[in-house]
Amino acid sequence: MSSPPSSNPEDLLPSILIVDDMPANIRVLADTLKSDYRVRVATSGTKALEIAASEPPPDLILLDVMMPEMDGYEVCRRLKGDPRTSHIPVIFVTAKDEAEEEALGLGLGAVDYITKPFHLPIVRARVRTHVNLKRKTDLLESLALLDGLTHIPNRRYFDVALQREWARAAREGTPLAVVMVDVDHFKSYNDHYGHGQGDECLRRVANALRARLQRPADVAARYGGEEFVLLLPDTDTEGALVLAESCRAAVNDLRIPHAYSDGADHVTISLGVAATHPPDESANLLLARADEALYRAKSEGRNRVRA
Ligand code: GH3
Ligand code: MG
Ligand code: MG
Ligand code: MG
Repeated sequence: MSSPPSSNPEDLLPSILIVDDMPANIRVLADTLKSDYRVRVATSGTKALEIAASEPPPDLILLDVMMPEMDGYEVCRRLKGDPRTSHIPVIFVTAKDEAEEEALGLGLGAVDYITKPFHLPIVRARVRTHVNLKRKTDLLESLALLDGLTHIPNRRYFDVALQREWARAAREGTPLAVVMVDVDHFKSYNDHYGHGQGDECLRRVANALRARLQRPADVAARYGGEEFVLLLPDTDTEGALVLAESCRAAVNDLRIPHAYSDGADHVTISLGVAATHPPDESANLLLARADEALYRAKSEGRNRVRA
């Protein structure tokens, strides 16, 4: 998902990449934008593509058309063709003022087209509009991938992350593990304590799981209802069993009272572990095996981990 928040106030400014083969043109634009944006510059298409694909990517690109080696149209075509950069809005800033050229630029996916000589207040206004739109789109996209109740990633995020990590593991020859997690006797918890407290319980379980994750690439997601799932890249069965057991213990140690459980007098979870070496079997089979292991953890008494 997005990178962790930074403590440097400069980093909170939206960032803009200005691309032009003429340093004098870059200077004019940079001078007018630098008080409101973090400005990066490139004097060639190749350099622009490199900066656009780096982390964190710019929020907007101002792109000259006429440049030696690679022109702005080609730069735009490549930006839009690369999933790492296709979401970055591009505004052409160019002396090419024919309608056909503007149509070509917009047809390549640019959000706007400004002709030189430009008026700086208009450049500033258009940049502000598109940066604001980009920020709102980013926010909506991140909300669409978060579970509204627990604020951890949702199943949609998990599904995408699983495909991505599956491909990476196959490429790099590393193992991949998933852990299915289900709250024990949660129906009776809801029935006796009410839905509001049930929701609060799910939030606390989600936080406990998230806090146990060890690596940046690990994911804890809400899979649905009172089920969660962990995605553990570069982890084999042994490693996943250790993490799953620490999750079980963490929730057990919350001691959330559950007087109506058939088991403990507090809330517990059961966990099913499965690991594989992609591309052996399939992601769906891996999930199915984790589900079967979870079923065994349930039938053998709950509050336990099975693989
Ligand atoms: P087991 O130990 O076998 O898992 O039993 P269980 O009672 O947990 O299993 P069951 O699947 O029968 O019950 C799941 C319950 O989870 C039923 C449903 O009301 C509750 N639930 C699902 N989603 C939510 C939610 O978003 N909030 C609340 N409060 N409860 C939820
Ligand atoms: Mg030029
Ligand atoms: Mg369930
Ligand atoms: Mg349950």
